[in-house]
Amino acid sequence: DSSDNRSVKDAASPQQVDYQKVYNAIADILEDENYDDGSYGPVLVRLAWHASGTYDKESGNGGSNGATMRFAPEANHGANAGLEHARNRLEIVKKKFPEITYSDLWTLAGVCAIQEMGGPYIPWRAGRKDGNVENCTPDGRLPDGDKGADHVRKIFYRMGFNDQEIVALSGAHALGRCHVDRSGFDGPWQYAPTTFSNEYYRLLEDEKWQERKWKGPPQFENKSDKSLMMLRTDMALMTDKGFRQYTDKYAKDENAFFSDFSKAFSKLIHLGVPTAQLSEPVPLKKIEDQAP
Ligand code: HIF
Repeated sequence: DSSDNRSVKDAASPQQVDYQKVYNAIADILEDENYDDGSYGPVLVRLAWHASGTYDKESGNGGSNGATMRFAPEANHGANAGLEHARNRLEIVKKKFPEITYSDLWTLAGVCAIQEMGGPYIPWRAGRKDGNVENCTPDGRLPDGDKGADHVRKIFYRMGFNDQEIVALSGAHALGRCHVDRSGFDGPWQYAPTTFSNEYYRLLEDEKWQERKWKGPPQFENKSDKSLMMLRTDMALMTDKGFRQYTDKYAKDENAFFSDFSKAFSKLIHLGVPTAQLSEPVPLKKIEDQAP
């Protein structure tokens, strides 16, 4: 019907926004020496993932379309604690480019952060529409860090991912850290938490991990200097046979990791967005690959 067609066209209208300009504006506000490890990059990646990871393939609801984390029920879900830092930072860009939807902006910011921190190119399409408060997803769709392989599979199978994709995505924990005042957990996964690499898998396999004795929730620390952490869900990638084969592969082969991560993360940030709404992939160049 014609009114439907019209709304689809209006929403996509990707030609009206210069997404490379938006990308560059995001790249411009990644760094801040007074924030965390000096970069908003990691928390922007977490925002893109939590906006997308609510997808439920059975009902077809959830996912990045809608940007429903703007609203109180979803913003206050325990798993989303701390993501206001990412959302507030992106307001600077939203003010410069009011015509981009929040749902496009948040996912584009995740792509920008990964690429600028040294990660692979991530295919991204425009056209997400912002929803309203009724579209908020129920609490409990995002994973808990203190659980094992069964839980990880349950959550990611619900989104339509397989074991290989789960392990490939998990390398994103090379970035950022846990904050006691957000998740209750504490510490970074690797020594250079603003550099995207396959270091996460290498440390999982090469370090000796022991349970940390502390008042906080159960987590692991590396024996050698106790400055790194793993969640129980991270440890499952080593202890579970189905996962371990891919952990071994990505620890040895960074190119394979980059290539598989790119596909899996791109899939994640498009989950549940009707194809008819989406543009063709938008080429988004890294700053270093743009002409001076
Ligand atoms: Fe995370 N994740 N994640 N995560 N995550 C945290 C932080 C980041 C899980 C738990 C946590 C993925 C999967 C899972 C990032 C990216 C991704 C924190 C700490 C927890 C507890 C939050 C805080 O205290 O600030 C669990 C249980 C997951 C399922 C296994 C994804 C694959 C790795 C999908 C993914 O991309 C990023 C980046 C951060 C760092 C945020 C920061 O502010 O530094």
